[in-house]
Amino acid sequence: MRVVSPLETIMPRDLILGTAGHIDHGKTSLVKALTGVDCDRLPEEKARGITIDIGFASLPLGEFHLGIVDVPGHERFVKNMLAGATGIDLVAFIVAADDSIMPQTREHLEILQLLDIQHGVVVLTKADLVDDITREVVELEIEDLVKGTFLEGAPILSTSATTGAGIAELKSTLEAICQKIIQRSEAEWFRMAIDRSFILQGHGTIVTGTVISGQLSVGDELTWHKTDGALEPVRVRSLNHHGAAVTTVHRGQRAAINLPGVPHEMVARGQEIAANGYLEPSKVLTVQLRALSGQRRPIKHRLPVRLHIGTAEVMATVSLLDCDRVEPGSSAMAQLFLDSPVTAVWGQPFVVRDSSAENTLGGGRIVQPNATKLRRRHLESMEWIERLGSDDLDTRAVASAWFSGFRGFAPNDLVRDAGWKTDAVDSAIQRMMAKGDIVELVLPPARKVYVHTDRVQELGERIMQCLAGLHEQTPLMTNHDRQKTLARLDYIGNEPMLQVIVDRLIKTKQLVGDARRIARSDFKPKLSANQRKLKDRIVEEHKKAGLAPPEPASFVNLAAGNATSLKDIYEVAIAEGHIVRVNDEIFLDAEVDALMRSKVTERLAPGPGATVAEIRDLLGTTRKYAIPLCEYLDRIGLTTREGDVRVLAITQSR
Ligand SMILES: Nc1nc2c(ncn2[C@@H]2O[C@H](COP(=O)(O)OP(=O)(O)O)[C@@H](O)[C@H]2O)c(=O)[nH]1
Ligand SMILES: [Mg+2]
Repeated sequence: MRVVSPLETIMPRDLILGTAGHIDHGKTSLVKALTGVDCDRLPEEKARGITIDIGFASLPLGEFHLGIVDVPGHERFVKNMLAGATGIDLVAFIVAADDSIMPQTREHLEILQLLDIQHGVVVLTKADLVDDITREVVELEIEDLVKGTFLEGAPILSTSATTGAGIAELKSTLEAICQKIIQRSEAEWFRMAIDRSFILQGHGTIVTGTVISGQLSVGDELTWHKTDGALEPVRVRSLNHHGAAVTTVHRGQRAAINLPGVPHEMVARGQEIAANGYLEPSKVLTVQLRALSGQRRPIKHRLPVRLHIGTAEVMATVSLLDCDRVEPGSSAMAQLFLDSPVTAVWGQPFVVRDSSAENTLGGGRIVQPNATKLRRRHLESMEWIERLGSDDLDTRAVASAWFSGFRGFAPNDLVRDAGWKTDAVDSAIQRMMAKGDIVELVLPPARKVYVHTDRVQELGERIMQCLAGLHEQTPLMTNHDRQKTLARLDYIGNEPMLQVIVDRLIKTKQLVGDARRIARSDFKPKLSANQRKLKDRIVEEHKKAGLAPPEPASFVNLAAGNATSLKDIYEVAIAEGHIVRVNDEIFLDAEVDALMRSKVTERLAPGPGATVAEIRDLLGTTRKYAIPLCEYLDRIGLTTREGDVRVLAITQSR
């Protein structure tokens, strides 16, 4: 027996029924016979007597409430059928008894399969127009058609919208099917693909769609995903469900959302309204792509297609990852490069049609809703993509972590990127950490991110390698400026993450260092005991001498006459931050340098410049040093020369 939650006992269970089938087979008439609503609402639809765009009706069915989406059967409006079929729970698959199976009967069935629809009933319409023998023949043809699909073994009911025959039986059959549908959780994040929008006098813009997941209440704040991939915050002023004002809407319902402040002309079918932080627009999708067996031609690498996902339709190019063609009836991993971004989640079904919109070529499921370009035939990423396509949730979570790369991921990303339920992500994270698959890092100020262990390892290796290179270049230098070292890894684009990894490397003793300077712990500077002594002596002498420092040549004797070695020792002292280079002859103690800069800044800040002589007096030094010091200050960008005087370079540029 099914366990009924308290919520369900007080509320009818909402499900969405879609129609499908060839044009003129009686879909719209059937919906009218069931509900009394004529879904052909557009003037053009009335005039031509055909359905062009999707129409909506609703049908109470005992404990259920069905929202009905009536779709067009015309081959030219398959894109509207696709928009309508998104989010449906069950289908009324319609075949006219006097016409039997026609092209869009087949195409719609293929699309329903690609969209992973699981439940439905076959309705044989216009039964009043045929005799029993004809009807039985058509039934046999249908049984043949649906063999191997979700409709195999589904009830086939004869109806007539004209006489009303079979309508009552259809209702009870639909109710029985509804009983079998397991309601998906409403605890998920809210998501609705827009299929229509209009302006209501005095209220502003209304957008409508089928609620695909979660629930929404009046006053909620959401994200509107625009066509260009831009995100905009919106607030729900009021809600409407099949013509009645309501305070909440949830999964399985049709909804009309009043979004004041949203310009109507900016709203388009294909955009989505979703919980903040849930969806991310992307122009690259990784997918499992199946070519329809009914197609004669394979789907080739680089084929331009029309992608239909949610209610969106976007031009895209297929990139097959490990083959050159997908033969009819088979599948392959692929990437789709889109002309404009769409929002998707892991496992979401999609359909591709040819660029002229004449044939449905295939479809499949999203494996990466926010992909980056993958190298073709790249073994490692193919293996991870296979894992991301797995049925096992944990396998997917680890693969998703791997693809989140150096950026890492937040627990909720698993909902969008790996098909996890919101309430299960925390335990998934704990399991992955326990197994050593992922590492938790805390980025300042206190943001937790999770990174795949391989990536943490890789970042560590890059930092270690970078330092190895620096150590080799300057074998006398005991350690390196932390900031400057990490700046060499700028291309990783995640400085805070690098800082955290450096801290870990210090903790695990692969590095020695602090907030300012770092070195590999296995590095020994090649300074001999005598050289080290000499370096200390040089640093000492410069500190004492202030702005009249000793010449390097004066130490040559102490360096056993070796001028190259002396130069290296100076480099070590500079790299360690003890002294700075003014020119090749003059070096200053670092603190003396800092003091000099602040004195000059203070003196020049009020405006009028200073001559070399004035700066000489200000610093209390001699002409011998004053000119090189002024040139040094120009070079480091503190001052600039204007005729005979120096002014602050910053003042100058203002
Ligand atoms: N005799 C008869 N005609 C029907 C029946 N259902 C629909 N029709 C007619 O078939 C035509 C197409 O119907 P419609 O519902 O618009 O088909 P759709 O294109 O599948 O939506 C219309 O002229 C209807 O009046 C039926 O049960 N019996
Ligand atoms: Mg119709």
